[in-house]
Amino acid sequence: MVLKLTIPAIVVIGFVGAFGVTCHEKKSKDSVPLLKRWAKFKNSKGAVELVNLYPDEEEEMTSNLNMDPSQVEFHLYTKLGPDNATRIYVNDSMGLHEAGFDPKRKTKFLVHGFLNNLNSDIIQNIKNNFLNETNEEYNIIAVDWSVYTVMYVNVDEKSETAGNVVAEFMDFIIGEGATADDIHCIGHSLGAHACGFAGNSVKNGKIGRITGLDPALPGFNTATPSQRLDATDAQYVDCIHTCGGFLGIDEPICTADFYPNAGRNQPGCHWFDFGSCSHGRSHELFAESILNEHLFPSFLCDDVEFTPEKCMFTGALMGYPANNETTGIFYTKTNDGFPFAPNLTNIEQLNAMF
Ligand SMILES: [Ca+2]
Repeated sequence: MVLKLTIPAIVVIGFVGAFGVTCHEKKSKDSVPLLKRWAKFKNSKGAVELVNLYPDEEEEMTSNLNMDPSQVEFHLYTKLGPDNATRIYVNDSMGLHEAGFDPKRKTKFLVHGFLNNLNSDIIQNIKNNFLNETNEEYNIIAVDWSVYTVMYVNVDEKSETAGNVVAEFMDFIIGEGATADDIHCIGHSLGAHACGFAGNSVKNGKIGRITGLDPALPGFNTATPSQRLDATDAQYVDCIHTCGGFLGIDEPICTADFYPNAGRNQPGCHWFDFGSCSHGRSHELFAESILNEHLFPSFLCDDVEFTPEKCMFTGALMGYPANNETTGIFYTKTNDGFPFAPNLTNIEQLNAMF
């Protein structure tokens, strides 16, 4: 694969390469090289934090004391109040219906990742596009589990605990008349795994769809399918990998695995932001895919090497339009800024993207 590298990127990748790092290698926690143990993230106030992704055992022991499942919050948005959420509570039927929940509508659960909360772009942009840019009416349930996501410690257990709380809420709305088929959980990073745990734990049927937006790698390096998001957690599981091998899982783990620009460094993102730009690109692409005429045609490939001769266009689209006939490994080409969707008018332009 040919990558366009800036000179500083070559220096850094060369330095990383000296430690024997390749993105495809599945590493145990102990063998993650030094430079891949830290990342920069924007917190919910927009400030940048440098974060240790692989804390030691003592930190993990201490953090265990701070887990309280009742602190996972649920907030409902509908077309009637697209800007204002109403907090809703499990098993409070009256509150649910007074907030405007309609069991006949499709329901989207939106689950943020590390250092994010209800007001983060992942929740707000996807919610706004569903409610303001489509003709369909949805129940949008934003899951705020920011209490759990302030330290990158015990993230696997926290994702599972949050996922179980989300599953309980899904069973609650199914009991209120919603159907499991119409439930779609969309999660970014750690939130992708929380959706996986939720789907796996729902008692009243199997939910229709999970979309994993760059499912987190740190903390899940050696996880088995039951310990992370996988293709069995919903009827259909589609994933968008944008920082594979560093902040996101590189391997295909879903029913459909989309790899924009081969799934690692994204165009328009710089090496010095420690992956957070590429990691966040997954939710920007998904949000855009909800918009009319913003299509992401994708090539079905035999493997994740993405050689053109092993890939072909079968009509697949990445993001919201993906459906359960779209299965396998896909290569997608995007622009380096909004609109990320390529503006194509014919198949020759599409083939020229490779
Ligand atoms: Ca799973």
